[in-house]
Amino acid sequence: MTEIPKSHPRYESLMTREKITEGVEKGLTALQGLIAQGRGEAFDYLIGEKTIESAHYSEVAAAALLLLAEKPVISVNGNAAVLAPSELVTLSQLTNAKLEVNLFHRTEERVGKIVEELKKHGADVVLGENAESLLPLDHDRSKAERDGIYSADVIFVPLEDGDRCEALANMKKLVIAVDLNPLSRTSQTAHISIVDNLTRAAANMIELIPDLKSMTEDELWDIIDAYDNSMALIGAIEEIKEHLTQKQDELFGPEEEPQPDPKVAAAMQRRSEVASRVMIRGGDLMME
Ligand code: PTJ
Repeated sequence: MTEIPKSHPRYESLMTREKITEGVEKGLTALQGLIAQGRGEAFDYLIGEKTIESAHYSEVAAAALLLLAEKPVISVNGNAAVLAPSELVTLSQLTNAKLEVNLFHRTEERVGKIVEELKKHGADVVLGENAESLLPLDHDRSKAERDGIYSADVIFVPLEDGDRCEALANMKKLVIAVDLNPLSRTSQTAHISIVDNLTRAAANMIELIPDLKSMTEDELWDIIDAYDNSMALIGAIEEIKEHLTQKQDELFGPEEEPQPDPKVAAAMQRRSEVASRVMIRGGDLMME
């Protein structure tokens, strides 16, 4: 692992990059996971590398839905397994959700390694090794465990592929996605789309759970009923726009107020001169 000084302004981001690289070296993360990470980093930069307001809104709803679910499952892929293994195990314990390794670029060897990795981080049972072709997708992407993802009512899918997210939603499951790209098909098809880095989203949800657990079921359902995923996604896009404008202002100074066309300005000047002449003449007439 490359030594990154804590003082580096991009310490967090570089450490995350190191985790993914190490994940590839250990055979936990797919090589394609590096590309996914790069894409995620670019979007994280656009939201300011922080949990934006709309993501917080989605994280509250996501944590509430996991608590309300009867058969929740947390799906873990090669990126999630190295970015937030402890957090995903803790989240599963706090919400009684099963953990299932579910890979896009599936190899049985990698499934086994991720199962072991999650167990090293405290998981008792991790599903995934007895997956069957149960999802309406081609090839290995159709694989899921009968007692896990296949029979789940709520599925938490960090960094999911768009096709699979859509397939799960079509199977009438409630899907919670974590994806830094608010325009991705995953974000567009999930029921709750969290536009945040998985490293922050999982930690935030863990922090929210004690408060949510003190609420009644009706109060939790109120949170879900009031939740609007389009609002969350529009909010994320608006926050990206605002952040870009703020960066532009910082780097190049605020945009100048648009100047009126000189011809229009001259006409307005003439009109105001005429108006003041009329007012003076009106005053004179009143005096006469
Ligand atoms: O381990 P496997 O075989 O299941 O493969 C996992 C990857 C992630 C390689 C696979 O599912 C894949 O190719 O995903 P995509 O289609 O590249 O989509 C990944 C999405 O996750 C992109 O929209 C990224 O912006 C987003 N993303 C990447 N890193 C993060 C992220 N979102 C949240 N947190 C991140 N750290």
